[in-house]
Amino acid sequence: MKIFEACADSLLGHGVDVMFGLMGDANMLYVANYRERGGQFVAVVHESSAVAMADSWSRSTGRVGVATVTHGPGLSNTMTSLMEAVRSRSQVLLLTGDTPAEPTHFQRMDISSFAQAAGAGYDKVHRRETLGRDLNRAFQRVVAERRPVVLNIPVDLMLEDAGDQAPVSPAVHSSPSVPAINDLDAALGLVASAKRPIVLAGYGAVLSRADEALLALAETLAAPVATSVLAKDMFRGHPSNLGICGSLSHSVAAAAIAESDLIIAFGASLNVYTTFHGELLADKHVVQVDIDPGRFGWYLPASEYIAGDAAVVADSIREALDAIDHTPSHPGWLQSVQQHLVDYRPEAEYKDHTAVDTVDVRTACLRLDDVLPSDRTMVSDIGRFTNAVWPRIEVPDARRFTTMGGFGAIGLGLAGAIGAAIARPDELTIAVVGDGGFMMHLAELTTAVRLQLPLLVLVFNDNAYGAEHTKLQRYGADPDHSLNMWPEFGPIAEAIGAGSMSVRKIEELDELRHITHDLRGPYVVDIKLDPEVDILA
Ligand SMILES: Cc1ncc(C[n+]2csc(CCOP(=O)(O)OP(=O)(O)O)c2C)c(N)n1
Ligand SMILES: [Mg+2]
Repeated sequence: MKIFEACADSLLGHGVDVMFGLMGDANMLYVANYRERGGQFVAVVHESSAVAMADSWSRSTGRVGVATVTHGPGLSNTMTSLMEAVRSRSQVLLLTGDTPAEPTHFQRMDISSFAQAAGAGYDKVHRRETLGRDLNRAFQRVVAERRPVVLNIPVDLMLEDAGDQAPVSPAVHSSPSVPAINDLDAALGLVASAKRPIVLAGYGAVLSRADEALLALAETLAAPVATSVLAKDMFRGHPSNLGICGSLSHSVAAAAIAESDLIIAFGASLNVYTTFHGELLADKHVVQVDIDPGRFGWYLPASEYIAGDAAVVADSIREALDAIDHTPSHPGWLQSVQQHLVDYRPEAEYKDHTAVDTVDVRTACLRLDDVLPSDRTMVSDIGRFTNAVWPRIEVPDARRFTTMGGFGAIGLGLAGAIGAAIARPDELTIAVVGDGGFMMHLAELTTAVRLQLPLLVLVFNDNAYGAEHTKLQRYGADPDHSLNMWPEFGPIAEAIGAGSMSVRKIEELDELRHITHDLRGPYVVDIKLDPEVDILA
């Protein structure tokens, strides 16, 4: 067996049944072998998408996503999506390799420095004998360090004899630690004496599957529940659900958060969006619970910190409260918040700006939430449109939403949605993108066509870099510099082999009820918006 065969062998042994990538000298032999032996190789148009797909696939499945690219430019094309995976703490293994041992090779590049610049881990297969061991270790590091690892398998090794290799040893998740009860003492004092506490879930709570533990704690405390954007819809449908906490809160949630005297945050970084630049936490106590103490106080100092898994800590706090027969001091507060939530009407929160040939993005989102099938996964690009979409289009649970915005890059949403659609082929995946982000990696739509994925691409098309439109206006500069001159998206989508419609009237969205019923291939919805309508104003 040659090294390239041993490489495919090990990947299949690690249960890698799908791998994302683009071929070149450094990887083509093991990619071909992997395919011949039954592995699904998702060939992408641009290497950035390979990592974004592996990342999103991993977020959807909870497994390690694997991407493979060739040396030099193949790898340098992944920088943005690799940084996204790093910032989102995704479990991604990126395989690449050194150019031949020839200093004048024009594609040479320092892979270790590249990985370091991205914040990813780095390993190299130095000798042919250690390939199996090194792949085992790379998988283990991805899981243990919860960050991408770049593994360098030099191209010069590929045709060498593999000899005896270490057997596959699957990566193991360590179990979350239970905090010692005295770790909780100071925080318990704050929790037990709070009059109007709120339980806040972040992405760490999603990873911990802490839904029930947090709701049980909230019930003990008579506390409303809220989430960061990354835990969106974790408590969907619950009578105490405030929805997103922060700059995207609706009026009832904003009022409740302002009134509260304690936020107990589970696996939430408390970033500028969740805390509205800290304003929402001013004059109240904050208990920050995180499995990684390195995140304590990263954005803002909290009153108390508890290191531990979200579900485990929530259970421990609740049991400690039960042990002292804790009863909420102000149960009436929750009741009044719940009543306000019953009375809340999302359409009454804003003045509709639907015009003759454009729709109001907020009204469009409310309608989409209604007409799209309830079993759906949503993957978001970033841009101004997200302010309208995230609070209004819901998903059945927090594991069905993700945003490729951890590094703040536009353009990764479409590939992310393709990765999620491959992970969940039996239900609808929705890509939500702006016109700018859509155009950045439009070519990747061909991958979704080839795979016939049930993918609905909602393009919120204000014909502008809308985020910049708003900002230029606020600087007193001419916002027209942010306007785009794209061709019509419908004919482009159809030329590629996708379905399409354009939407200038709200009622036209109702067509999607039928269109999404049994979707067999991507469908692009070009939703025409007026760039002048600034929903943040
Ligand atoms: C890779 C990258 N380039 C540029 C930016 C700057 N940027 C942030 S939001 C944005 C506008 C995106 O436009 P669009 O996708 O149409 O969404 P909109 O803001 O119009 O809703 C831009 C250009 C970025 N964040 N990432
Ligand atoms: Mg735009």
